[in-house]
Amino acid sequence: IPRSSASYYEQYHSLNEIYFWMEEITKMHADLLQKIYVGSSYEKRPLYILKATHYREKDRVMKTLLQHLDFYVMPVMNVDGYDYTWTTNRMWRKSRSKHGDNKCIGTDMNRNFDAGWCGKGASHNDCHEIYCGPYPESEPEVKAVANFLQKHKNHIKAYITMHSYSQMVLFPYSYTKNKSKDHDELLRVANKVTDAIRTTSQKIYDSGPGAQTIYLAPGGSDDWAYDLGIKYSFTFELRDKGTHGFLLPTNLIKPTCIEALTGIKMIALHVIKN
Ligand code: ING
Ligand code: ZN
Repeated sequence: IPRSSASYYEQYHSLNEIYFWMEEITKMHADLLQKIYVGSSYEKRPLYILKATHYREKDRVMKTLLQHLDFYVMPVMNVDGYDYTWTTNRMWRKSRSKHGDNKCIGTDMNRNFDAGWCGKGASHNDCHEIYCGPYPESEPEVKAVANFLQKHKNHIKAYITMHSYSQMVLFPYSYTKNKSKDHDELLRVANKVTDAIRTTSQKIYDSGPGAQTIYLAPGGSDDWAYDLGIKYSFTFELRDKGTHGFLLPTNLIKPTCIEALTGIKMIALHVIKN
């Protein structure tokens, strides 16, 4: 399937295909898209963030949004782990780093941010799936994202991190059961997202603060971004609810992306009104 065809976006792609795609699409739309190098992974692969600007857009809502906002998109953060899911273990979650005398490989990047780091809901055991790493931001990929957000925090209005699965729209906090000071507003925004998804796709997404809605999980990127001052900070847990789990069939990529985009638009519309 050529990178120029619509159905390219209805397939899973290897890491190298994604690198080629990023290169090609930024060359093809040099007036709208920029590829920003933000660092390199443990295994020395480059980390990129795409910046989308301009409003030569046909979709009316997208046009309005791009008149007011730029979008930064990092297609793959865990480049080493993602590649490993293609070569060796389809269900790999963690990074591919090895620290000191550790027995096992990999740190959970969503336990490695400096937000309630390695409290209840994370593990100091390097062989566990939720290993927090030897210290906060020990993973170069986490450090790269944290540096980027830090550098741009004064003009970043919202942060959304995409995960699977369980059909949820989560917001801070996940590292504590305490409510954040923006709890009521964030719940209203999250409910706007889940309402819009229910209306447009008939799919039920739950909403709420991470710690209350799924489980206590310290060291996540959304909590870190929130405590940095980015108020509108969310985690989307995409489809499904467990039937296929992490192995979502190819034919469900498109409807899942449409839902994610609906959610992004609702958050962006709220941001430009506020
Ligand atoms: N879920 C997230 C995880 O890292 C999460 C849930 C969201 C944790 C927000 C912390 C903050 O466990 C998946 N699927 O990774
Ligand atoms: Zn995840």
